[in-house]
Amino acid sequence: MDKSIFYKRQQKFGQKLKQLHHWNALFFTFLALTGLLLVSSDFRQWLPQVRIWVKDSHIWIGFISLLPLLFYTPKMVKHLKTLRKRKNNRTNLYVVLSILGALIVSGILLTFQRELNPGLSSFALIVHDIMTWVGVPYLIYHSITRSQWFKAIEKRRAEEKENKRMVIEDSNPIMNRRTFLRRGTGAGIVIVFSPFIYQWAKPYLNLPSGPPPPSEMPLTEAFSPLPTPAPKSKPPIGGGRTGEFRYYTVTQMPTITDDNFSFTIDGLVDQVQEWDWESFVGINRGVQVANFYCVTGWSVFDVTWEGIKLSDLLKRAGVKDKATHVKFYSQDGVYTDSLTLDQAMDDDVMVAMLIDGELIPNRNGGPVRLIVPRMYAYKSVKWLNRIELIDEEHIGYWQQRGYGQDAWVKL
Ligand SMILES: Nc1nc2c(c(=O)[nH]1)N[C@H]1C(S)=C(S)[C@@H](COP(=O)(O)O)O[C@H]1N2
Ligand SMILES: [Mo]
Repeated sequence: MDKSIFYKRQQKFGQKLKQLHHWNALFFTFLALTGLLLVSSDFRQWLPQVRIWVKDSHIWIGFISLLPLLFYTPKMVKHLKTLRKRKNNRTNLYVVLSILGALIVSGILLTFQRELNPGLSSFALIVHDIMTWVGVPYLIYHSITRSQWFKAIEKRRAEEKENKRMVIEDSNPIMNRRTFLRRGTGAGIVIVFSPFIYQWAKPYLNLPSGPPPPSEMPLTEAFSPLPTPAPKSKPPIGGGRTGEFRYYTVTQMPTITDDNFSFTIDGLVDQVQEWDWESFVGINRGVQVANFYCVTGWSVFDVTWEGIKLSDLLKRAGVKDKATHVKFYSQDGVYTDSLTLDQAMDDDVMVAMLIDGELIPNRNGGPVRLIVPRMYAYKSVKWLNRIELIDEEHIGYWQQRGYGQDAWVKL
């Protein structure tokens, strides 16, 4: 073949790859930013209105980002050939493709997680998380070390070194400057990311539990002062939950105290009910073991909940004939949700006070939260303090913002 034609083709091939690379980088950056927003609890707290919008665009761009990869696939063999002699570039390519592959597969599973087994979607979520915590720092490292700016510094360093070498022999035989610069950059990125990664990984690592940390955050760890009298747990049935809660709130975690604790049932009832802590703790409780499913993909299995059956509470108040729905209010002042009266009478719908034999921690929704085990947990209102019987539908907090009207978990 004519040599000039050959080089022209090579050049064109290179340009195409470069284009695909740019698209891929653009999409990945967008996905990384929206993804990090989605896991950030500050974002959940401050901008819940746009959360679903961000989530949907994350999913859509995720699918669109398959395009450059699809266009790339037929070119891959040839690309690998051109990298025959560049081992580093080839390794980079393999690493990047594996990360993207794992993100894509787990991302697709998560998109359709409502149709899947909750164990599988929990696993997909963990893979998606881990690959994000590997992929995002890697992306940053990659874009820094490939930037013109970085290359210019490398070149300048190399030149300085050349100049010196003419005077004395290289004084640092172990690592050349180039490696030093790169490792420094890598270490810097790892240092910046490690607190976030640690924060994420903490619940999954079974860290040896030393003395409990001094409660710097009384609002998230404890009720101040509440539970005396504390409800005495029945011998737990089941127990030994598996999986980790992710603690959610759309406000600051509310502080619940003796002074502001009250529990009310009102609306279309025969007799409005109101309890303070002491009388509420006195109500007869039951125990059940149930799974806990979040619609974002994580689950906690075999949680032992102890509390009062919602139907018992409703019977005490006496539900008027006109009532069709039950509305739940959180003490955070913002979060609400509802069930139809039929759903509310189900045996496993519980106003819970203990988890695995202990008081429900504040950040977990205690001292009192709702549990609707067979529906996604956005129905399970935390810091529950009021139940109102109403005669119309009420659209709950997350449903107003895009979560499914049908909250049943398909099992
Ligand atoms: N008051 C209130 N209740 C709430 C929420 C919330 O943000 N505020 N989040 C819901 C969602 S989406 C889930 S998955 C569970 C999370 O419970 P956890 O924070 O105890 O893990 O609580 C539900 N109940
Ligand atoms: Mo959730």
